[in-house]
Amino acid sequence: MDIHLQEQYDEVLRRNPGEAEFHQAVAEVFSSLGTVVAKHPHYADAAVISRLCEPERQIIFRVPWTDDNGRIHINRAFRVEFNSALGPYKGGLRFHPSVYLGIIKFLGFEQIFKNALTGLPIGGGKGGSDFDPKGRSDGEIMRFCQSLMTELYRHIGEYTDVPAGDIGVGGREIGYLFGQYKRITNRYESGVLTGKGLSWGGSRVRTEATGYGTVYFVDEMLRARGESLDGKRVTVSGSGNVAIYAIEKVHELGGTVVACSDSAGYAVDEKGIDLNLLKQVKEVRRGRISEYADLRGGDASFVADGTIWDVPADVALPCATQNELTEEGALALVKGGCQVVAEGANMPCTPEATKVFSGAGVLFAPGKAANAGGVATSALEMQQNASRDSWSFEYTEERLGNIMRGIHDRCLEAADEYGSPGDYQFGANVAGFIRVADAMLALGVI
Ligand code: NDP
Ligand code: 2IT
Repeated sequence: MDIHLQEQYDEVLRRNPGEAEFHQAVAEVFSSLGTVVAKHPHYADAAVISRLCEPERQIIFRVPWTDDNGRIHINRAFRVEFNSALGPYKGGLRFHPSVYLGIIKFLGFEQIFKNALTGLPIGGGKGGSDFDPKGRSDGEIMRFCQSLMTELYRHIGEYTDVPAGDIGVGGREIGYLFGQYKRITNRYESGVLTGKGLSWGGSRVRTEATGYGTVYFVDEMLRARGESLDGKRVTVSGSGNVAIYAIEKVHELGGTVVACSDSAGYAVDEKGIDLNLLKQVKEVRRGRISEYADLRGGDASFVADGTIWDVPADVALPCATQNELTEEGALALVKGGCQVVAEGANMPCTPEATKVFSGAGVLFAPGKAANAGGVATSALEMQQNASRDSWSFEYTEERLGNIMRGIHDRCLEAADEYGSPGDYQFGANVAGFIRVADAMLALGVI
């Protein structure tokens, strides 16, 4: 790392103790910025990098709620409004017991550059709670969402901050959150949240967008090498929103997904994951991947130990959570002949894993580029809400495809221009940084 960047990184460590994921995300971006700051000293003069590392606003609040047995629970919720140079804060809400400030800050920091890369007018933010939705009834989920929104509503708005889903937050939760926002404010302000249902202001393709977008990105990377997904063996970790629609698009483009997972293990299905069954188990029954393997019968098996990365594949798509793909997993993938890894999740590969990929010549797409299709389609949802319009599936998907191709090209152009040709990770950091840094310079010291 460049010496001035190292000093600023040390300052980030000092000011944000105990937030390992945030440190990791900052170090990853900084590792690409040496040539940029050398070429453009005015970024340093205006303290752009120091300002970027300090969220504009951080909100932490208590969420009390009552379970079905009348017991009272207290959770903690966060909204980190990181950077609004390019537009209203934009980013999801995560409900998972592992959530603490460091996770939300890492996600919010990533979101700044991801959103910049889309070329759309959205700033970066993230939120969530340490609430564990697993095993909770619909009524409990509703009461939790209503209680959370009873505080959050005063901080958000279509021109201020626009949350959406992430781990543990899908259409059901967005519905309860939107209902409570509408009730408290007495405004049908569709643009305050994205990921809404189609009959109440949602956008077609938003549900599919992150997974589809990741696969479009892979398709583009392969095309740049004169190859395609047709006939490729693919593994996808996770079996939530991103994973399911990544699997769907891989199958549409002629690849075969032979394994997917959840936090309890993975299912191997050599004939290709049966997507209808997977959707039934995960989206309708909210069940486990072991149930998928049971219901699929002899064709599939469930493995509770080891990792999905032990399954040989041409293409691997980590779509579950941060740091799920370690050095060991990366070595196993390389051994199995993997040529492409694209992050459907946020920061799923550890720094050691990405080093293994670059050493072995594996094409690597970082999350801030490869999973940007979700937030990009959220921005398209905001456009439709602002114009009180509703676009067709075909038109919206075409817009998503163009956005993903644009991000792909922006990464390669920046990588070329700043001295690391072909390096998507480097290019994503540089292109995202320059767009947001230039806007910050224009807006003055704020
Ligand atoms: P979901 O809640 O729909 O699914 C999450 C999946 O990941 C589940 O299969 C879950 O398994 C697994 N998972 C979650 N936490 C862990 C863990 N600690 N260890 C192992 N497995 C885990 O979330 P999404 O699909 O929406 O999100 C997945 C990833 O994609 C996240 O990193 C998210 O930030 C990122 N992302 C999401 C976008 C979106 O639009 N939804 C947009 C861009 C990125 P289990 O059920 O067992 O917990
Ligand atoms: O990480 C992400 O980009 C998301 N969870 C989607 C955010 C959004 O605002 O759609």
